[in-house]
Amino acid sequence: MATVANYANIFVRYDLIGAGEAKGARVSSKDAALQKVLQCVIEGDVDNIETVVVEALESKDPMTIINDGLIKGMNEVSRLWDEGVYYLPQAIVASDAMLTGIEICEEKLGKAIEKKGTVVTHTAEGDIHDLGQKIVNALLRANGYEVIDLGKDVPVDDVVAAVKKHQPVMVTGTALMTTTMTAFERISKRLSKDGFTLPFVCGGGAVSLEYVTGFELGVYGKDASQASGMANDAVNGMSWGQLREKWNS
Ligand code: B12
Repeated sequence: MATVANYANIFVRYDLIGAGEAKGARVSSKDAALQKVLQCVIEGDVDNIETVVVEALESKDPMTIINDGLIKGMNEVSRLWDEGVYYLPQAIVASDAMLTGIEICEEKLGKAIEKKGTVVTHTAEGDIHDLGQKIVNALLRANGYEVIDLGKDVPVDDVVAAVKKHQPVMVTGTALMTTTMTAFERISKRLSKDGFTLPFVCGGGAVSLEYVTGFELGVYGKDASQASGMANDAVNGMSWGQLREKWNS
């Protein structure tokens, strides 16, 4: 009887991925090291991502690898999914590759000794799409913030409890599904009712400026790179309304 020698191959569609090339991928980098990172994410090459990221770190700073390699690669995976070229298995291995890369870069970015403040981050209840949140975590930590990472699929009650416990300068939420982002409005109502006035920065593919600016405390985060600038503003005493004014208009 034939046995499966390599279970990883169950998830490989050879018509889409093969011989070091993700068919249909349109993005590329002129830089050889970044090209390898891009390719590993797009192909979901979890076996080689560590090697190529470590190699890229020899000549590039971690932020360049995150922005021009890992995020760019994952954006391309999103496009391939939207166009029906990629399916769940490809998206899973691509996200695993990206997360491994983020972890390596995060280690290299280091952590500032003196913390500027605390930020609570989470991915919405019912939602397991946590790549955006992981990027936000890495960038906040790199900029000197203590991050209380509540993870993915976090119940509304847990977010509110964490804010009460840790008294952060800012709380963030990520949602990739129209069905899950509705939790943000419930969180905002609960926080306001309990007298909190901290900014609640919400981002993620499903979320729009119109939606987030429709509830109290809500500030829309289009890009993960905005998170530390927003936290700096909150630490410097800006209210959620002033943050919205500055970042959302
Ligand atoms: C990767 C992916 C997955 C992976 C997730 C892995 C992981 N660990 O996250 C896997 C394969 C597991 C998956 C599963 C599913 N997925 Co999916 N997935 C995707 C895909 C292809 C890419 C999403 C992604 O990670 N993008 C990259 C990240 C970095 O982007 P991002 O989170 O938006 O973050 C950026 C910004 O939004 C911003 N940001 C985000 N958060 C924050 C926070 C702050 C504070 C700030 C400032 C900024 C910020 O910064 C980032 C850029 O710098 C999208 C397609 C698409 N076009 O988006 C579908 C998509 C999100 N998935 C979808 C669906 C339906 C599912 C499933 C239900 C499929 C199924 N039938 O099982 C399940 C979900 C199960 C669940 N309960 O959550 C739908 C959602 C539809 C909708 N609008 O409701 C999409 C849109 C695909 C589609 N067109 O149908 N998925």
